[in-house]
Amino acid sequence: MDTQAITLSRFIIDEQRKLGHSADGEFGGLINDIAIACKGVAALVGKGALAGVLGVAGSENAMGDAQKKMDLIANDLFIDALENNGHCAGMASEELDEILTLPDGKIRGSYLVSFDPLDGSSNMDINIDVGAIFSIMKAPENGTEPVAADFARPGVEQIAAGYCLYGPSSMFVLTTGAGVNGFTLDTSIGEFILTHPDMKIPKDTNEFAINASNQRHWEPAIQRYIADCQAGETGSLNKNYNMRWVAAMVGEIHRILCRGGVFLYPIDERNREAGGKLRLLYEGNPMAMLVEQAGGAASTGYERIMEVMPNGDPHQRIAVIMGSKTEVETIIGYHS
Ligand code: FDP
Repeated sequence: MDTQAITLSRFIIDEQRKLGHSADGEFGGLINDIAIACKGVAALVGKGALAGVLGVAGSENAMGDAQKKMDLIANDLFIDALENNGHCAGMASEELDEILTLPDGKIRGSYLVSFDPLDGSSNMDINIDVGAIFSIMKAPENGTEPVAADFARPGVEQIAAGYCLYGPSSMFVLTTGAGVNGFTLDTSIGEFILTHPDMKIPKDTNEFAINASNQRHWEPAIQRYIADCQAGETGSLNKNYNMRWVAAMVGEIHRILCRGGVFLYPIDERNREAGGKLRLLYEGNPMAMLVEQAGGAASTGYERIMEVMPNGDPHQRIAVIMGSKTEVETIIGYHS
């Protein structure tokens, strides 16, 4: 074992000192709670069929998505880690209809956590990347029980955000508002180790990710942009593009943090009324914070995602265009 390795816990202690988050270690404790939940999920996802965690649960979440067994297990692991350690005051989860406050007798902490406990869960049964996404805000200062309105604050108020990617290796990627750092799970010692310090997204790219099967439903701006990408050197963008689609937002954003690119889940005719497909609180905002902190940009095509004022529904949907800054600006140009 490398005794000089920077573990996630050690990193957070240093970070707390630098950023002046709670000096009593509560913020570090909260990140540790989330990391513990992620390690639990990583262990089960890694065993797959051997752990009996594949397949559907036979239930639906608040948005009507069929829940996988692993959606519910991951959700329980997050709730268990967050409600028992006195760092969290309330939660919003993709798998819960309403926000969750702490049961009587539990110590209420200073933070609100919104999470998607198993993003890209349709990949679960085919042994392709899945992940978890989380967003952290301060809880109401007066120590009262949080209500849904306390979560309905724009992404610029997040104090930290991150994801855990369960891929060939598991990676915990975190921003506390001072850059983005990636930690790889060393399963032999059960610790996340800093392996990707200060991740930066290249400004320019020629790689895009979009579910092209939705093409006929897109707005004209996206139709034109993708047509120009496909036209390559012969089109107005004047360069050849490559396309990728992991079908798990965590996988797409991780690729973009590693080598650049843009990820689009735009509004389309079928989801216009709902506002898009992906969720603002626990997908759009945390990923936007990570992407911006790594030098990229995140927009709906019309406005900065982190400035969107939530409507109070924890499952509010949003259009997402994020990644390499110059390319996102180009796509915004197609909208104006
Ligand atoms: P999933 O529904 O499998 O959880 O969170 C929504 C999401 O996955 C994203 O992670 C992913 O990018 C997208 O939806 C996949 O959408 P498609 O089904 O259109 O491929």
